[in-house]
Amino acid sequence: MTTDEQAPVSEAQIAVHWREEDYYQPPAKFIAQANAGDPDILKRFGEDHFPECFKEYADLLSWDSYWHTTLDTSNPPFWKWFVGGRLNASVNCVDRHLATSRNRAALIWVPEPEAEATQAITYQELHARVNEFAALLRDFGSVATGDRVTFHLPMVPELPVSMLACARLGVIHSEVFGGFSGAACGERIADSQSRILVTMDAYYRNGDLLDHKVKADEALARARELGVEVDKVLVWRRYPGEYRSQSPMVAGRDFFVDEVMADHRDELVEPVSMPAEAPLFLMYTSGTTGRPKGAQHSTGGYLAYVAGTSKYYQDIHPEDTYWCLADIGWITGHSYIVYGPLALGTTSVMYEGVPTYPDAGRAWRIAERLGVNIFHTAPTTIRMLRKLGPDEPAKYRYRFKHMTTVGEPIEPDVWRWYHGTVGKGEAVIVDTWWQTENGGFLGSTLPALHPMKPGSCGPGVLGIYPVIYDETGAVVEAGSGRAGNICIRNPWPGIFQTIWGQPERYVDTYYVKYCRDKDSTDWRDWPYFAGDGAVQAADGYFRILGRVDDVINVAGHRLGTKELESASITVEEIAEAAAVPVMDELRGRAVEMYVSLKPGFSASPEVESKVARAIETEIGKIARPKNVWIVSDMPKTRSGKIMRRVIAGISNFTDVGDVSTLANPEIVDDIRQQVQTEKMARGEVPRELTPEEIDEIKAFGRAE
Ligand code: 6R9
Repeated sequence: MTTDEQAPVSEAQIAVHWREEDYYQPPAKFIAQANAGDPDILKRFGEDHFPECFKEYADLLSWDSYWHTTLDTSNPPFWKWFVGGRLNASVNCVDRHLATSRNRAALIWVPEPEAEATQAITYQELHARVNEFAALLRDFGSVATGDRVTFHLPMVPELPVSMLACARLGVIHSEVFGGFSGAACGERIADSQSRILVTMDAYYRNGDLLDHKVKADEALARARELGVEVDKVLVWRRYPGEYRSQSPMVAGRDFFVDEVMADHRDELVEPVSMPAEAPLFLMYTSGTTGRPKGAQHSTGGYLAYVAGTSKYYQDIHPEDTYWCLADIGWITGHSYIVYGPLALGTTSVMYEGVPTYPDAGRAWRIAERLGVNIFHTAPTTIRMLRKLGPDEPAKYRYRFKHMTTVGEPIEPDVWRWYHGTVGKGEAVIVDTWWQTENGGFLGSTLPALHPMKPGSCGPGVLGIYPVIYDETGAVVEAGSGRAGNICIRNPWPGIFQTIWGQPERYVDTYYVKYCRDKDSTDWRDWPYFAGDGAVQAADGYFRILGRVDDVINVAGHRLGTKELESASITVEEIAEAAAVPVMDELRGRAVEMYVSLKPGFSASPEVESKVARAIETEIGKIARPKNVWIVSDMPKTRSGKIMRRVIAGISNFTDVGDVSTLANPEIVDDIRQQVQTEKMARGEVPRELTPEEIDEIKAFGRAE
């Protein structure tokens, strides 16, 4: 044995211990009707059929002209799919369904106030609305193919209408989650250099009609600071004809869509036939530096991938009533509320508000009333529904054949409630692991062909060949009980094309780490680094452990520590700030901020709330910290870097690890004393953490 082999295991190799969960089999009734019921599909998507296997997904679409090259790898890792092919995404999601299903509901929109009528929008009606708005964008907004348009829209049908109108023109849309602040929206406007902002006056959330247009003014001010001037703000109205915002309309800049639309009523717009590799949209996500990353998604590859995965993994048939509770402001909503389901010609339900408003039965009333049979949500929502109404589902007559969980790891216990109580024991569950950058699912069971295992997403999906590497690039074998970095060995059609305007960052963040040969044009040399830790069981199922970088996943949303920290130091008293995750029963992870003050200022509750407010203003309510701790100094390395893992350990009552390399080790006990005493007084002592959670805290910030 060499000395190497005798060396004790490193921290990264720490064995991951957890109870192996029992399998759950899909019900026979589900299998009998499933889109993917024949195991032959697994062979068709085997590695020996790559990349041609993806023709099967692309053939779900209607092409204006067929492609000549399925996968072009000549400029890695900038992969090109279906090269030579041309198509239009709005035609695929709307026009082509008119012949057979013009009177089927494409969207059913449920407003949050229960007394307001639900709206069913048929494919015929959607076609009319998309065309009218496309005409308005083109003629009044003066946008042309390739331009970017930013939306800051809530969960209203005007959002998919706006997306599809852009797609019709070959205009690249960039939707910013409605709950994000005006400032966050402004940064994304500037980054994408959009000249048009599409927004809404107001929308309902948790019983309140929120003033939303006010954020447009903040967004434009921020974009201007960053050097980008917006020409027009197009304001949809929650109640056409009535303005529900306090913010004044700016003459010559702000326009009510319902008024301008009078000039475009019933206009038809010839769809622009786009190359498969033309960008369809940008979706911004957080990274480890402040600048947001605009993940650029393609038209042909993306649409083929979301159509294929919607068909086989969501088991969507045109006759289904499918409800995904995500917000369209996130990638899940783009792929699995709008593009995937509509490409398949099904009925996609959209809900404006909070699933527990006005009470914990609301979601189940909607499901019962609309006859929803496929349900899609995130662990954070499942936890909330369970907490507020553990017995509610049994009171309603809905029946789900299929349910999805996405966004963060789901605890087996929560999974079992979802299965037994929400699914009434008769629905299959798919736990779909993927990311904004990926377009669609990467890891999941095929619902009719694989048994489910609570807490594990399952194997790689069709045509995706994942692998776990350790830090040295060696493969971590399935069943070894060791964790490592999950990577995808091959390109796939849904993968993003680049980070908008930052191609080097795209290569550096996702490909450099495990690239075997930078000069190679063989895709086998370019594994995709997902940035998640994972373990693979002997059966091939992956269990995702969470991010390996310093991004905090709050209620399924990725928040960059740098963004949180930059927001905090906009407060005049703040000298330094560090963001760490803290385990949270409902949201999975919550944010805690540690800040130190500039000389001459003293700690006060006002300063704490200023920091919380700054984060709300810069990023949005979703990022609001659970606590803001004002400390005399931060634990730092000798080179002056804040050691986030140390304060993360304090916040979570776990071992802070080795502090001997710190420049100021004595500060650790002071901070621990201050923070943990106060937490105990507030009753915020966390439950005992699992070994994986402890590893996650230990690893936090190791990207530094
Ligand atoms: C689709 C989406 C991506 C990050 C990802 C991972 C976590 C997503 C998961 C999951 C465990 C699942 N994640 N799905 N972790 N099991 N089923 O959520 O995209 O917002 O970009 O977040 O979310 O850590 O890296 P995005």
